[in-house]
Amino acid sequence: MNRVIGHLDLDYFYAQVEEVGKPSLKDSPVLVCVFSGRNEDSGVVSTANYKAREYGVRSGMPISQAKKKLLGREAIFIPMDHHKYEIISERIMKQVRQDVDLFEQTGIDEAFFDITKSSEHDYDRAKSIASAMKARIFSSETLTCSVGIGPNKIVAKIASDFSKPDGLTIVTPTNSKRFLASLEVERLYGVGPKTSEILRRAGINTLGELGASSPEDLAEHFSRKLAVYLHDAANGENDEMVVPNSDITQLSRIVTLKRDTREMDEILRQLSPLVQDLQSRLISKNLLFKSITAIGILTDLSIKTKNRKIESPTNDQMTLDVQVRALFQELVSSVDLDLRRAGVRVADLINSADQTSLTQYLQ
Ligand code: DGT
Ligand code: CA
Ligand code: CA
Repeated sequence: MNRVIGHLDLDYFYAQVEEVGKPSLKDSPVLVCVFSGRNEDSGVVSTANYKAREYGVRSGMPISQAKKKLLGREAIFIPMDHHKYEIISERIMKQVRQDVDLFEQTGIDEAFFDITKSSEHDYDRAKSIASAMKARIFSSETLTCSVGIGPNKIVAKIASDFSKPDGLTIVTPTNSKRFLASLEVERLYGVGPKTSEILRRAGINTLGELGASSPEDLAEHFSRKLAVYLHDAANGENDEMVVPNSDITQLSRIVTLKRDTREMDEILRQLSPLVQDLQSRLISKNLLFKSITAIGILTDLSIKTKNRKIESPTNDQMTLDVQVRALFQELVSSVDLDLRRAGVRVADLINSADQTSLTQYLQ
């Protein structure tokens, strides 16, 4: 069945938000930076507006290097304000979610959507829907974005990146193969430095060449699964679904202990089934957590919590157990009273679909 899939990506997001807050910045190179605080210039560029990119400034570049590139220019360096970008991102995503059939946010500034039904499979209609989406985002937030429309996620994502900023690229099913053919292999999702090097050594430089090579030949270098994925995707074929994000933002479980206690083993033993249940909920909902909290309700009914951020999102049982133990250790040693109830909350949940689906080919 022919689908109509879109990918939306906000242009130079953090820097554009700063421009909106202060329009006089627009004509200058603007760099949003993560200052590490060691000295004035230590840290990295998170993102830069297109003016700054003209001078070779890129995300992830050390601030000192960016300063060299911009020597003599009136460049503006702004500390990153993640909270501000998150609020704006949430408003935009909430709106877009309402305007499409299926919606899957995959980052602070990007999302996939499915408009097969609402466009009635018609790419002209899809174009109008996407234009209206862009116009709405611009009128409510004065932010530009780039949108790509195609028959699947792979084509849609490459299309949104194709003409930036403020782009709208429509690739019909019949045009997909031709659209991809001249592009470099690195443009394909999943072709990182390692894969790209193998491909290039085999004389495969463009997606056209990748699509023309047989899965059997590719399987000499890659797993069968990856070989088939690369071959099909380069030909504009991929059947990954848009997996709607859950609206759940946190999950928690709490138990009244059999007796008031502050003994770690006792608390952990009674928590164990709850933690397992929490983990199976995460798995079944396709969610990963980035933050975890131990909750203790003491005998005087006061509530005590200890919280931690996890470096990379997970739903791994072992991590969960380790964190629960460490947090309760902290909690128990910070109070004098026994615990009456004990609970665990995971929050900052993200959808693991993007990581488990597309990357399943890459293992
Ligand atoms: P674009 O989409 O090419 O117009 O530009 P951006 O800045 O929107 O780039 P994108 O979509 O890759 O990333 C979205 C945001 O994520 C970006 O505004 C800042 C942040 N970001 C991206 N790369 C890095 C990085 O290497 N380091 C840090 N700290 N933040 C980054
Ligand atoms: Ca972006
Ligand atoms: Ca992005």
